[in-house]
Amino acid sequence: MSYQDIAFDRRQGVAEIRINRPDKYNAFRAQTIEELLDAFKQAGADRSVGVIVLTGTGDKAFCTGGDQSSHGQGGYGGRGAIGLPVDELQGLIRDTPKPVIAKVNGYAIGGGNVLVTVCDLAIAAEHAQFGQVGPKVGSVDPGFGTALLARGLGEKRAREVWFLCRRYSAAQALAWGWINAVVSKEDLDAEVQRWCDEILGLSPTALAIAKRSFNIDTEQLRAVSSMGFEALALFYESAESREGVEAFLNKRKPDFRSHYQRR
Ligand code: 2NE
Repeated sequence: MSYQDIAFDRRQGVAEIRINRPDKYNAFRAQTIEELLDAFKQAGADRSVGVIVLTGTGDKAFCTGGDQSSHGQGGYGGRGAIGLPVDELQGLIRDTPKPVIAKVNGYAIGGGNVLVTVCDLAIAAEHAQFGQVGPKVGSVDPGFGTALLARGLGEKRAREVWFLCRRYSAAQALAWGWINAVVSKEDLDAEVQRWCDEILGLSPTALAIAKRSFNIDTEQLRAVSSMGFEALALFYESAESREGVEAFLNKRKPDFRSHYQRR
């Protein structure tokens, strides 16, 4: 598969997969997810690869989730319940029998933060910012995006993240156990390489068993996720969800007041 939206590089045991859409703050469209799935499958199967790094191009954004400019009526126009098989990608990152490190070079927002959440480890530059925006833009990422985040941050903090849609600094994310380390922008590549080098010195089979063992405890969230994405597909057809998307695209505050009565 030739890549348009990502870059994929393998050297000395490390596969780096980079979302390459800096003009969209590395937001993903359907094509991006298909390419990420292909690259993760290849990196997972490659016996010369011991660790996988996921990052974004530039220093503005790691990933800002679904590309709102490709979000039409009912979804994103590709495969799967919402036309964006992002639940498949989240599952694949977990299934890959190698540690996956998120190298967070800027905003990790919405579905971008969910990718950080499903990665095994996360190392961020000081200027990185984290957050969920679903309820602001008429979306939600059920399963791993909500419940797995709560496993890391605790229930009250994860609910705050989703219910207020604030942005959090890298220092705050570190203090909350959201990520593993924070370094200066200049040191990010070298620090991630150091972590990769340490991992590459360890038994790959032991790491694979450890990763699968960690996953077992939250595996039921995969089913929550696939059911949730079916519900999300229906929600995307509603006026309430469209209000969120249109408000973002038109750079205005959403007005959800007419939808309170349903609840
Ligand atoms: C990332 C953030 C916080 C940046 O804010 P700010 O104020 O620094 O910049 P601005 O002006 O909002 O964004 C800069 C440029 O990047 C584009 C913007 O439209 C803007 O473009 P220009 O006006 O310069 O042309 N941009 C940023 N994020 C984008 C995106 N996701 N899609 C398309 N264009 C994007 C702020 O921009 C922000 O909050 N972005 C996130 C927007 C968002 O709604 N993300 C999707 C959430 S839903 C999701 O990811 C999802 C899910 O929940 C479930 C399943 C699948 C996906």
